[in-house]
Amino acid sequence: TIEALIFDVDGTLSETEEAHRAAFNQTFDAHDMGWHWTRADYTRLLKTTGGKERMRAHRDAEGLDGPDDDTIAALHKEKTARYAALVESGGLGLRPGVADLIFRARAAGLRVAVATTTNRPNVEALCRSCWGKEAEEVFEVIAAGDEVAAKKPAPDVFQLALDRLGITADKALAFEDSRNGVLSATGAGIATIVTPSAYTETDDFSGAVAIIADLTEPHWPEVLADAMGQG
Ligand code: XBP
Ligand code: MG
Repeated sequence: TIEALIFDVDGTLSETEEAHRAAFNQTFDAHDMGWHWTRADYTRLLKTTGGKERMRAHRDAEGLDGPDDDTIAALHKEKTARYAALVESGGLGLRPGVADLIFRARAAGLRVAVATTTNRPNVEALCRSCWGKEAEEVFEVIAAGDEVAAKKPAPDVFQLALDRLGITADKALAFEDSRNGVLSATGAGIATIVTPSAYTETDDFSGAVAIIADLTEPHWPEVLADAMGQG
């Protein structure tokens, strides 16, 4: 039986990537780097998970000499602060059905966790903005960002969430929006439900137990019951 739900953040809890992209571009502008990521650029760049990793991938793909990795780390800190400011200005909401699922799951005694590539401050900002609560009041366990050496599609961050929950993969159900996320969750052995997001609509979700537009679709209750092993 399922004891815990483990959620991805970006694209799954909320459509955050345009705010991430804006925070990157604001940072590039503030340092006159001459970098600007369009939606088309970002669609490609999102295949590299993690903000620092994404900036390094861009530098290398463009054949640029800099910025060096230390400078990228400093720029990324600034990007994180800019992202938090954007989120705190209140522009982002949760995706349909997310708040309801988490509320009902907790009421039913299920444990709720996060496994994300993004940094913990970003999860905290999102929870404050969308729930008006601290992240640890919403999620019992948060596995995030640089806590693991290998980001998604590697299974490490979902495995870390399982370890912190103290459960095995068969007791968990994952929620993801991207191919990299599905590879990570299923790589850790967790059954995964996908709600595709703006930037991942055309991804290949092979390996997922279900793909559903969002958690308010008419057949969502049956999808959930099936995944919970009650179908
Ligand atoms: C999300 C990401 C992140 C964010 C930026 O992937 O790839 O890199 O775009 O986050 P997922 P940071 O939803 O699969 O976790 O800049 O904080 O790294
Ligand atoms: Mg995601």
